[in-house]
Amino acid sequence: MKIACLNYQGKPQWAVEQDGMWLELHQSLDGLLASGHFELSINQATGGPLVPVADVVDGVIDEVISSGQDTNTTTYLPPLQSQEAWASGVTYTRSRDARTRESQGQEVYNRVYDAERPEIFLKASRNRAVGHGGAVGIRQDASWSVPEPELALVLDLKGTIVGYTIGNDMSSRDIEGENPLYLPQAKVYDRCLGLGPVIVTADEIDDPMNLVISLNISRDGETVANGEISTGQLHRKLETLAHYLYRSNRFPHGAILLTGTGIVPDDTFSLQAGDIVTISIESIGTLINSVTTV
Ligand code: DO4
Ligand code: MG
Repeated sequence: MKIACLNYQGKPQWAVEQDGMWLELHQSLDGLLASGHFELSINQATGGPLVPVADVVDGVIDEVISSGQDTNTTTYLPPLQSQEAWASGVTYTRSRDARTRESQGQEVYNRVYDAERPEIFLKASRNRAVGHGGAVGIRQDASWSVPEPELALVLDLKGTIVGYTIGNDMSSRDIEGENPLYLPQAKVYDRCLGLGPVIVTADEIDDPMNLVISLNISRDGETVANGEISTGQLHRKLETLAHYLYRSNRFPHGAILLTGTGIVPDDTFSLQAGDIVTISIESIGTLINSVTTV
């Protein structure tokens, strides 16, 4: 099953997909993740038809629609409600090596890659997240900004993985590289997280450790950076990441956990306002965002 948070008739509406239609959900993500029976609760809360999937804007949303003035057009909102989105770091060798380079050889990245305890940080709540079609942000005080395409776990109140979505952990490499203690500023700011378009329930993903993640960045219609990685290259088990997040930490309405990036554009590349970032994960979908300066 796929569930989404739609901007429907000018208001957020949770929906489940069936035969090319979005059907109304009488529960929100908070209720579904708090129930401890994610899929059963979706089935019990499924209502009537809202809109054909094909009629929801599937690409960059224009400004009139995103400003909320056009209530006839349905768009995707980020699929999170009161959940916090957390993120794992340095879970692929490419991420470890890129951060060691950008920080002129800081040892912390090798140490955390090899350590038993993973790096996990608080990334965003809903007010800093952007859905499919919206604009993700690059900081105006950063000179080296990149997207980080990541498999995102949807966790219920117990920390069980009940679904997957696509996350873009927007990052300022110059700020992070200057000093690892600047991580929160490199990572957390307006529009710092792209998420969506939808949540795919865990039963639909045969092997989450064997999914191709791909990235394309276009500027004026030309590809300026791209890359690909398999989640098979992840250095940690998904359950281990979830387990560490939930240690001494309660999430009564569940949480989202990004699993780290394995795609790092060439070190000479930085995003610019107006770029289009496209991230696809096999069996989950495609997340498209424009880029704006914040
Ligand atoms: O340590 C810095 C952040 C790492 C990260 O976001 C990643 O590896 O994806
Ligand atoms: Mg990341």
